[in-house]
Amino acid sequence: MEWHEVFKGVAEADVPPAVLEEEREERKSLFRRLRRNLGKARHAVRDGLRSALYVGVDRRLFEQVEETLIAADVGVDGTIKIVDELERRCTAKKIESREPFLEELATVVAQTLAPDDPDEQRIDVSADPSVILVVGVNGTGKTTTIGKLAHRLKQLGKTPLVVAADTFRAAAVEQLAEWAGRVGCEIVKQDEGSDPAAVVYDGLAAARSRGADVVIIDTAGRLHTQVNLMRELEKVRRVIERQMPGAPHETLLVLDATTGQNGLRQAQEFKQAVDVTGIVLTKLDGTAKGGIVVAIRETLGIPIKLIGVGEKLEDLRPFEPEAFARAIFGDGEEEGD
Ligand SMILES: Nc1nc2c(ncn2[C@@H]2O[C@H](COP(=O)(O)OP(=O)(O)O)[C@@H](O)[C@H]2O)c(=O)[nH]1
Ligand SMILES: [Mg+2]
Repeated sequence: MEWHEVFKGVAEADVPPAVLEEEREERKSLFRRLRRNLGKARHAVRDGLRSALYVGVDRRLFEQVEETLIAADVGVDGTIKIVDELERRCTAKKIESREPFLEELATVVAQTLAPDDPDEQRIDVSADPSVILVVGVNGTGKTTTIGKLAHRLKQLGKTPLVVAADTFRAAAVEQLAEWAGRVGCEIVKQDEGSDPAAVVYDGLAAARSRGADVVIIDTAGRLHTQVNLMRELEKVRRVIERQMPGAPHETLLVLDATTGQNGLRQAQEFKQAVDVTGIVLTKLDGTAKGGIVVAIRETLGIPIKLIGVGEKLEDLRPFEPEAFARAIFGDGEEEGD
């Protein structure tokens, strides 16, 4: 999936030809890079299956798959579903060796991850201006993701504007300002401790007056209490709705893949407070537990729209179930991993 396809409201005709060309060029090495970025998760699966894989496709191998998936944070329900389907297919196709077995495993995982409607994984920026509210616990990668997202939108010919509504810490505003500077987009901010709802109000007004077409709002991930945080987010959401009917058009919840089941619990809370339309799963480059994507799909019913696979500007990717499953579970040469 190319970036202009990720966004609902970006027409291919509006994207500078040089950017399209670059995307196509990038695409050739993308899978390789994804596999390298997901190396930890991939190696964990390899190590988990190694001893059993070379013996043959038998009871022991399926048990090993089960253990490996559980260890990768796939979750019990997802694991049972995947292993059952895998056994069924292996029997039906009389699969007896390593390569086709891994192929089948990757296919089954990809199917488990596939959205019912591929459109639901896209990010809607078709309104003018569009509002993207970004929420999540501190340290999950909200501000970084906003920088990366603004960068992509700008490349595609959009005019993003970022709003520093995490007013709880001065450093948070500075960090967003740094990203805005790097990306070359406008930022709306106020002093530390200001009312986030007021900053958001300013941000939306500024977007209209300055002709920005995508407003991305950074929010606090920690307050004195969790209840306060959820109340604040609800308030921010109400301010947006009142000022701009139909907005926010997207509410992205940022989750840190390394936090496992804990991340899932957080997600439930945010889901209740604000109407989450998509998940950004970050730090997949730093974890052996890439299977969390399956657990998210099975338990939350919210599509993963983007994944973070590093700290650099270009380390944000559309979530492509097929490529993701193949990068972690698929066979293929190990060099460069
Ligand atoms: N390895 C890795 N680090 C990330 C990723 N996304 C964010 N980070 C890092 O996580 C830390 C917290 O990110 P930040 O954006 O400040 O989180 P926030 O508190 O939610 O705004 C920073 O050091 C980021 O560089 C990712 O996809 N991979
Ligand atoms: Mg932040």
